[in-house]
Amino acid sequence: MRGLFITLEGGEGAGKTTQAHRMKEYFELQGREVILTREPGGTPEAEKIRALLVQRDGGNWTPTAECFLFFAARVMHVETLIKPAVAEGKIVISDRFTDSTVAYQGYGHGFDLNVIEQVRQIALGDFEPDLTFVLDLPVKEGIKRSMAQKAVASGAENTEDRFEKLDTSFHERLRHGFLEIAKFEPKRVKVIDATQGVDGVFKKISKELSMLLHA
Ligand code: T5A
Repeated sequence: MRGLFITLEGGEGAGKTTQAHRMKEYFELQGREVILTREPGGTPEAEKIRALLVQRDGGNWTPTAECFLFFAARVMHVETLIKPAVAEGKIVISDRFTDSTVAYQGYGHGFDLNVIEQVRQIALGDFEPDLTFVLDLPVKEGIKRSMAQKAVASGAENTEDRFEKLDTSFHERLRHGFLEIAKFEPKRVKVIDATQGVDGVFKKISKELSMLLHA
């Protein structure tokens, strides 16, 4: 059986992690081996870079340096984890990938989309996910979910908030960015209405997964 690389994208609190676990269960019920991973991160080296990028004391990077750091972590992730697992017939599900750099650094922060594309080409060549889900949610709903989750977890201090503390208009640009990406690549990128409950969202995702498996 051929391996697959599937990514989940979207703004804060869109439900990516929740749906990644549902997808894992779905594939495992079909006897497939699944690896759940995330970006930035996913390998020991990339997790070190994650700390530099998402923690509030991780450093004050220029946009270009930040872009290179995301892709440095991504190259390690792709070369040492994703490609080998897919080659062994496994299903790799990543919570975020390159589309997050395009949406956050590009559409969100205004970093040149052409430069991101050039760095992507050098780092990854033609490697891309087989399928990507953009979980789409009104900004206020996503922030509400995210804040509720953090309130529950407030016992343990959460320092991973560098990108989450940004204002509402930033989050609106992100949402627009993800929808634009889907518009440019409709075959790879499926927009899922994430306003429904967990089961409702997964029903839509599983329909796409079934089509991918039987393609
Ligand atoms: N970043 C990342 C960049 O800037 N550039 C890049 O290139 C990359 C890769 C880390 C940060 O790094 C930035 C983006 C981020 O700011 P992250 O670790 O993925 O990214 O952090 P978040 O996106 O903030 O992850 P969250 O955990 O907040 O969001 P999820 O995973 O989308 O949501 P999830 O599943 O944890 O759910 C959030 C809450 O909502 C509930 C859950 O139970 C949970 O409490 N929930 C629902 N409630 C109602 N209905 C549903 N359908 C629900 N689904 C989940």
